Amino acid sequence: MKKSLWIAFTLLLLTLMLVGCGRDKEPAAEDLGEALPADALAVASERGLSPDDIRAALMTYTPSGILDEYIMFASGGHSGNVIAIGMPSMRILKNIAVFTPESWQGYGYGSTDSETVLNQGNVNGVEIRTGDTHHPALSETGGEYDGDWLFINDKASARIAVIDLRDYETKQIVKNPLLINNHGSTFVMPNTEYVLEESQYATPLGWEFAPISEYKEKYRGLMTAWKFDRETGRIDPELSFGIEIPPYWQDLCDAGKLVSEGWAFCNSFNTELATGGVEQGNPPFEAGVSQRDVDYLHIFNINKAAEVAATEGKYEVMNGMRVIRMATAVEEGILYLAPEPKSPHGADVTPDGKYLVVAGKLDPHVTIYGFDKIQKAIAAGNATPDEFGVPVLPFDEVMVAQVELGLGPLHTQFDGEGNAYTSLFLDSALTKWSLGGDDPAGYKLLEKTPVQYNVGHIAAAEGDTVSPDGKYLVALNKWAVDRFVSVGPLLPQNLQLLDISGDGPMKVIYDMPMGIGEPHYAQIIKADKIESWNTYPEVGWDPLTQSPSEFATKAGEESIVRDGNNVTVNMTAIRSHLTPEHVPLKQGDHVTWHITNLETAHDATHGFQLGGYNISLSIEPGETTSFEFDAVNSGTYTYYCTEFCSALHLEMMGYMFVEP
Ligand code: RUQ
Ligand code: CUA
Repeated sequence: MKKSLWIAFTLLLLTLMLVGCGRDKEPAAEDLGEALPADALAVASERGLSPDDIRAALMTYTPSGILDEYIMFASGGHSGNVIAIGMPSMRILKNIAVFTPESWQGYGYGSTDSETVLNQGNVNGVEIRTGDTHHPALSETGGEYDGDWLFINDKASARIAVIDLRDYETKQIVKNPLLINNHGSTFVMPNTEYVLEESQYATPLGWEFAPISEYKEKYRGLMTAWKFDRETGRIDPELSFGIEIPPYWQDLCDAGKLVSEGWAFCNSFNTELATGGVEQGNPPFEAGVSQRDVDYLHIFNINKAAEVAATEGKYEVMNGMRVIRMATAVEEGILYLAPEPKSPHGADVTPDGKYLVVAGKLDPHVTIYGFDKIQKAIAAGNATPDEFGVPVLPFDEVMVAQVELGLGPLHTQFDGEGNAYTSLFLDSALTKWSLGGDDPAGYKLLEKTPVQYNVGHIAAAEGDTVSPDGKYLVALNKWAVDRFVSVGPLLPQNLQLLDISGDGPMKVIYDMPMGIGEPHYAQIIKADKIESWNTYPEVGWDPLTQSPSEFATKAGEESIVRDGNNVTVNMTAIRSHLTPEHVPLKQGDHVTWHITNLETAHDATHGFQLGGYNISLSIEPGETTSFEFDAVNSGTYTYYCTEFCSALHLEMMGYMFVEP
């Protein structure tokens, strides 16, 4: 394009875009035309920006003070955390500590509330301080995100965490008493009655020792339905239950919605029952688990299972958990299988709840199953049992359509216009295709857009609810390669934001390096659905119980109380003062230390670190937090506020004397 022509086009585009850009006070088009600085074009041409780049910038650039429309909660993978990201700016808002200690939030560095939560996730007395978070699930009401709670799994040690979105803090970790790893989790039922967790790599239930030669007899999978109590904001293990399933490697799940509410669907691989051992001359896992052309979709009637799990005599209690054994699950019509093409990965229910999309991974197709067809096939009784006695429904009775998309289809999301979007890992591309209802001819590949590179999950705005928003789609790419300035051999992931509005082609409009974790799945919620607190509701608040703390200290009532070797410190923090300023101890004392942040002002957080004793706290306005330690080493120690809270922040310190 000639330079003058290019400038004219860009000017026109800039004007149009700015006019279309939603701001409170919208300048009139003529104002913008005039206000548009002449140097804007110079900047664009100097930086070599194309009209598409300028359009992308205008869609994502978020001026200071303007809030994002959406919040994306992305799992952090083996960083063990969850990351909250504003959209469309793609600015990181918070790294939420979940399974892994995090110093800035004072999580896992002495504070009693965080140690209590982290210790709930210990395994047989072993302190677990890492995690592998995969699939966040926002709580739902009627199949819509309600903005109250967020759940996340730890694949490595089979644990589930509950995050309260009023303060974005982890409140509970539950350890699955029968599994040592999971993957098909977390997924919630449309009213969050249950949070689902399914195993991945089969082990004996309770992960007890059994030689691999006994794989078929002793190794099993488990679907776990964790009962969530909205009143307490906690999972209630007493009311939760498991369903024993074959030792296939179950992968990803989705809960039914609307017509399919009460059901859940999970796919699997390794229906070959490969047990590895390449060192003994067996086929390596990656070959052994990929021999068959089909694996099995698992179909669960969760509502029926809840009934059975509440009926004395129909379940067994294993390690304290009620378990419906496989034979009972078959007998009661709780578990069915259906063939699915070669080592699939994603399983995603359409917004109307009528269809289920399974992506092939080693097959270029997505396969669409009809819930209605599944019900009819169950009623028709033409199933044949697999080698564990679980009925396998005939493929042609349950399948609605197959669409060839390309290489390595993984995960599917939806917009509100009857379209589906599927990631292609091997092709490094996203596809858009149409949903056809009961008409196989209605399923058509519409377009394909390259992404950089090796896309895993994708997330669309409210894209797995009963009413997806369309508009934005994020590709959570595994490889970044050449997208960013080099930061050494460990690269960030590349999260790419795509504009999927209108009928035009999908366009990448932002690249966001994620240098603090490897997001797998993410969910994107309208930001105004979350009513988070600016400060805690009362001064002296215990965030773990979300109620007033018995250890709250009022201004003027600070104290140091000695009872033999037990010393209790009742401290307050307010700009720019920690009271008391001197804490005298004797070597060998057991110290319990409470600090109340007396502030009621938005953002007036105080931090606290005690040198030499590994203590780090973050005390939000109104919060009371506690820690305990043994003063094993004598000396003169300093503690101080770690948040630059005021002009006299550096003065916000004190001495702790430990007399030998
Ligand atoms: S999984 S992409 Cu848990 Cu698909 Cu990672
Ligand atoms: Cu409080 Cu710095």
